[in-house]
Parts: sequence; C-alpha cells; structure tokens
Amino acid sequence: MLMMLAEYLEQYYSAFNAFGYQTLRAIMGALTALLISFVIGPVMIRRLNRYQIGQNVRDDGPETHFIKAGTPTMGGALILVSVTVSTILWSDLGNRFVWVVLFVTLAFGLIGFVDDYKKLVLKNSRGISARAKLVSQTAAAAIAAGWLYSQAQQPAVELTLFVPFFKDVMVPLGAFYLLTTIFMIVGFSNAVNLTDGLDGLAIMPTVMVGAALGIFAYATGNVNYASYLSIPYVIGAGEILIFCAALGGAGLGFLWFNTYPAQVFMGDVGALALGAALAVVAVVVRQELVLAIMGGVFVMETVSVILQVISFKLTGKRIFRMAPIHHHYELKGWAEPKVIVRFWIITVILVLVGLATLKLR
Ligand code: 57M
Repeated sequence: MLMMLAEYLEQYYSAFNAFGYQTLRAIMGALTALLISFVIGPVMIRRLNRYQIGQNVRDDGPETHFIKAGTPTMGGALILVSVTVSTILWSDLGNRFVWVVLFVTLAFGLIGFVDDYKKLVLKNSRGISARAKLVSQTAAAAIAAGWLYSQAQQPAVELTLFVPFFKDVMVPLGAFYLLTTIFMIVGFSNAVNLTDGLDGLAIMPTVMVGAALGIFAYATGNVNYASYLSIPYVIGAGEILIFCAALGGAGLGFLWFNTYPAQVFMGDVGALALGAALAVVAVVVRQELVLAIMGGVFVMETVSVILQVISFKLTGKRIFRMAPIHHHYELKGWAEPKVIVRFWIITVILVLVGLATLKLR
C-alpha cells in the first residue's frame, strides 16, 4: 500500500524510489510487524488475563506443565494482526501471490480461533472435532491450491516439484499438484500445532524457516539470481519476501512474550496459521522438499507421534516416554529451556542445510 504512495511521491522527490526495492520494504515490514507486536502485546495479554482466557493444562502431561495453567492463550492473534497489517502496508498489493499467502494464513488462523474460542471461552474442552478441523483445513488449502493451479503463468515451472541437491531432477506434477499442495499446507499446519508444546518451541523455528524461505522467494523472483543459482524462476515470487520478513518480525515480537517462562501461548489461532503460512510460501517458491528439511523439527515431532501411535496400537508398547518428542526429553529430566534451545539449534543446522541447496546443485 505504501509502495503506491511512494510511487506517487517519487515524481516530487526521487528518494522515494527506494521503496520500490523489495529488500528495503522487507526490512520495513519486519520492523513494522515487530513494533506492532511490542505495542499491542502487553495490551492483549492484559485483556486475555482480565477475561480469563487462560490455558487448561491436561493432567496426564508432564508435571512441570501444571503451573502453566491459566497462562493467557490465543496470543497467535497478535502474530496474525502484525503480519497482516505489515504485509498490506509494505507489499505490492497487485502481486498475484501476496493475497493467496495472506488468505491461507488468515483462513487457518480462523479455524484455530474457532477451536480456541470453543475451548477457552465457551469452556467446551474438546473444541471443534478433529474431523471438522481436518475438513475445514482441507477446504481452505484446496481453495488456495486450485487458485494457484489455475493462475500458473509458467506451468512447466510452477507445477513442477524440484528436488534439492539435484538440479536436473524435477517431477512435473500436473493435476497431482493440487494433492501435494493440500497435503503440504494441511500437514505443516498440524505439524507446527503438535510442536507448540513448550515456551518458544514453535515460534523460533517458524521465524528461522520463514526467514530462509524469504531468501528463496527473493532469489526465485529474480531472473538473474534464479538462473545463476539454477533454481526455478517464478515471476512475482520475490514479493513474498516482504510477507516472510513480516512473519519474522511478528514472530520475534511474539517470542518476546512467549519465551520461557511464557506470559502468553499462541493457541491454535497461531499454530495452525503459522504452519500453513510456511507451507504455502514453500509451494509458491517451489521448495516443498527444502521446507521439509528446514522444518525438520516440525517433521520430527509429527513422526514421533505417528510412530508412538503405531507402536502402541501394534505392540501395546510406547517408543517414547511421551509423544510429541519434546515431552519425551522433558520426562527424561531435561529442563524445559534445554529442550527448547536444543531444538532451536537443530533448526539452525537444518536451515543452513536448506540454504546450502541454493548452491549445491
Ligand atoms: C496441541 N497443545 C499443547 C497452547 C498452544 C495426537 C496427539 C499427539 C495430539 C497432541 C495434541 O493435542 N497436540 C496439539 C498441543 C498445549 O498448548 C496449547 O495448545 C496450543 C497449540 N495448539 O499454543 O495453547 C500445552 O503445551 C504447553 N505449552 C507450553 N508453552 C507454549 O508456548 O508450555 C504450549 C505452548 C499447554 C502447555 O502445557 O497446556 C499440549 O501439549 O497439550 N497431544 C499431546 O501432545 C499429548 N500427547 C499424547 O497424548 N501422547 C500419547 C499419544 C497420543 C501419542 C503418547 O505419547 O502416548 C500430550 N500433551 C499434554 N498432555 N499436554 C500428553 C499429555
């Protein structure tokens, strides 16, 4: 939005042309989102406390979590407001990808919000049923996938799966693109939700992976960088850098309050939205497999649940003391911050591996 204003003002003062650069607008987007989080955060936490929108903590989880009961939740709304306002301010709103990325983020946020609202405000402990949640997630992801499919300007690039580390290996997806896109968005949304069980555990990897995807977006949307790096060139993808930067700023702003010991949890409104946002960005920049590498902590958490459930059903025995895997380490006696920071360090390593795919092809 401000880009249009800058374009108009450029005729009077040429310095305004600096706002045409995606890099400058990304920096402004990150700072704006951070600032909004800092300003709104304390007000929102006070309100949530006043209306007693606090977490119910399950009594079958690790004992160290019992003292967290009543921590204000639904703080993810803060992230969504910051990301959306900042993206609308600093992006080129005529870009074909900006709106689909915002749509997915907000639609999944809405699904999470309804779940949180039922659980926390209406005190319905089950929230929305798992089935209703999955159906609505699939519907939202299908709308986005259908739109991206129908709008693909270069189908040979935009509907192809690129395999990291092998520049000549690519799989044309055709209509199968719809299935992989829905699977990625719904799967990652739930993976981040499962990971969101310790203070700062989900948000910091989201910030790191989001920032790295921003770098991919920038390079993918630039014909020179894309051809130099032998990565797909997707017209218009560079603008998603601004969304990724806003996501990073909003995430760090939220972490300010969510870091151990947390003053607020993000709730499903945050967790479902963030996972879906990362996935739709990865789809736009054609890096689904790189997302699976960089978001390896989210994948690992999900796999731990799948293995635990399969093992328990087949043998009656558990592989982990408790799944998702962060609970396993807590029950082994690791202090919560130790689990959190180690999972962050693993994400740093995985993000570096993901970024290495830009050059190692
Ligand atoms: C949500 N929610 C947290 C908070 C957060 C299939 C099964 C594996 C599902 C899984 C599940 O329900 N996962 C989804 C996990 C909860 O946090 C809230 O939920 C939001 C995210 N959706 O924003 O509002 C608790 O997590 C802790 N927390 C923090 N700091 C944070 O910043 O400490 C969250 C954010 C909060 C707080 O204690 O109350 C959660 O863990 O419930 N179920 C489980 O994860 C359960 N696992 C389980 O049953 N394992 C079984 C089988 C099914 C695999 C097994 O291992 O045998 C565990 N979770 C809990 N107790 N709390 C175990 C029992």
